[in-house]
Amino acid sequence: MTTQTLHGNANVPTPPQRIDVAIVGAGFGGMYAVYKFREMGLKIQGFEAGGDVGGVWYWNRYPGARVDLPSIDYSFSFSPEIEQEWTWSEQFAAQPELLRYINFVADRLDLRRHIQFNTRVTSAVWSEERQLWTVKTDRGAVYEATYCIMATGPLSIPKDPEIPGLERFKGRLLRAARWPHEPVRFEGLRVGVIGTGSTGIQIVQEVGKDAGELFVFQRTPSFTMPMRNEDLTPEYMAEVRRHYAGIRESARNSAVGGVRPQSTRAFFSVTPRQRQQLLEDAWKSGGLAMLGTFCDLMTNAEANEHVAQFVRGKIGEVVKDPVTAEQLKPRGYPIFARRPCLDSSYYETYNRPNVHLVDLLNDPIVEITEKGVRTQSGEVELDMLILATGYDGLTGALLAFDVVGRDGRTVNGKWQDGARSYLGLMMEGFPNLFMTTGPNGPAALANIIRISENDVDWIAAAMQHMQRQGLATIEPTAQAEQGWMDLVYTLSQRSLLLKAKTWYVGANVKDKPQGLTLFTGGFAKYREHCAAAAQDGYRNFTFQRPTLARPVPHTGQEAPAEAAVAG
Ligand code: NA7
Repeated sequence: MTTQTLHGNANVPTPPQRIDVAIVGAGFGGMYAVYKFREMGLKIQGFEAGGDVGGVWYWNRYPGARVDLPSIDYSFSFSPEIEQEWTWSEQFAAQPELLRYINFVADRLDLRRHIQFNTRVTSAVWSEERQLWTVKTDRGAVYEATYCIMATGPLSIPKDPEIPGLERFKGRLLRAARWPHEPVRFEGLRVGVIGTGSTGIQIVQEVGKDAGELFVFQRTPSFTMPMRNEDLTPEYMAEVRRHYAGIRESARNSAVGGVRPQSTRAFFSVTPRQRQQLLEDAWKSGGLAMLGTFCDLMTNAEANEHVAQFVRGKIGEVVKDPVTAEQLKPRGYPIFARRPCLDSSYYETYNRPNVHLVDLLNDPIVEITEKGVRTQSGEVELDMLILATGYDGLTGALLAFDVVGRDGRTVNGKWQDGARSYLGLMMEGFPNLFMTTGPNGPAALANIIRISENDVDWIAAAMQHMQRQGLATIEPTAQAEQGWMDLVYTLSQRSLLLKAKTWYVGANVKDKPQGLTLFTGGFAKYREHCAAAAQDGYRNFTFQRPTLARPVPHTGQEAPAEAAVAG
């Protein structure tokens, strides 16, 4: 067999390189993993398919891309120095600023030298005999790693729509999640956007300003609320800097991993007039304030419908054309069961004469043609077509390459009826393989950076435990995994999240097993479960001692004590 070395030297087989930790992905989770495990003295290697750090924020450069959590929450908390050195300019940062922050962190901590960019991992295979993972990349490199960290992110495999003829389109086809690095001009062009989730909404309100004509192909309308973004003053940032420790502590102990107001008030515990006032106040204050107005909006369908009706009313007030307004009003699923979107002028955009809503529920797309999009009623000719059609969320990245665990078991096989894991962190049958923000954790329902930090810290503690005890492998028991899956399932049954066809439940990918593989108990509870799993000598895990005479990676801990090996 011939392989290509990293330096492009064809026909020279590359000898495997022995490392302690392979880290797949250089978004927030992967970056923190690189930093943390390096500081522990481990030999690490990161791999990233993109050309640089940033994950989702590296790829999603489309106009209007912006975080929908406050910037001060949506940032690393592990480095007080970085907190003090970085200044956010807006309450909800736009993608260029987020990417600047991510690059600042990478530079400041000198992370890039540990990461191979433009490199995809093609397989990770466990050797029971040698107690290590063999990790191969599309550049022909081979690594042997004691631990494998899948920091592959919940939204990294974009999904094209299943519409015939996509390849035929002769105009410019752009994907939101693979946006070009060069500026894109829309002036004078007839532009189409397919998809009206968070991404489509952000694109429409920007591109609508510049495009000659904009056609929005909407299948399911989303609820979107005013973001009411603001510039952050130097005084505000100075105040935040003084109180970062407290802000982080509150975030870690909240259900959403951020300092958003939460209420203990049930919807029907107050009078209709008070309810209306509270919703008006939340609408005015902006962001995700609506979600925090009452405590039962995700469990009480009737309460939820009242809030949905309130937002439909707002749509009717803004959008001048009554037919368009009706088409934009979401119906048939609970508000907040799809990701609640935040906008600055989405509904207003439809008052522009150059912007046209194509309601696919009444007039479905039949095919993409050379010239544009053909719906049942006719062809819309376009110069440019933008796909904002979502992702194979939560599981797509790990299923995209071969991950083979103990006894030749694959992740594909293990997940054929739906993603299984213990805490979203590990899987029975896959020793020494960890996930950050994995399925069955709270990813998508809480601040992804707080989850990533929690997960990497948990993994680090597990490694340190193993080093202290002289243990070579860790794996959750089948019983612990089943117990966690039962809890995830039981909690999910109470949630209205199940009532909408979204990527949360796998509804957007053909033949994907359906179900809510997210922990809906809140971030603070999730942290408690993670902490409990590390108690009592990690009793929900089995460990093995080294089968070969080789040292367990040193993690900066004291010398090994007597091991208590389960299983
Ligand atoms: P989403 O929220 O999954 O939205 C994808 C959109 O694309 C949604 O409106 C889909 O309509 C639409 N879509 C997908 N396929 C088609 C076809 N074939 N025809 C018409 N419309 C289609 O992805 P986003 O990128 O917007 O947001 C993902 C996450 O990023 C979000 O949850 C935040 O966490 C940030 P459908 O609903 O299937 O009718």
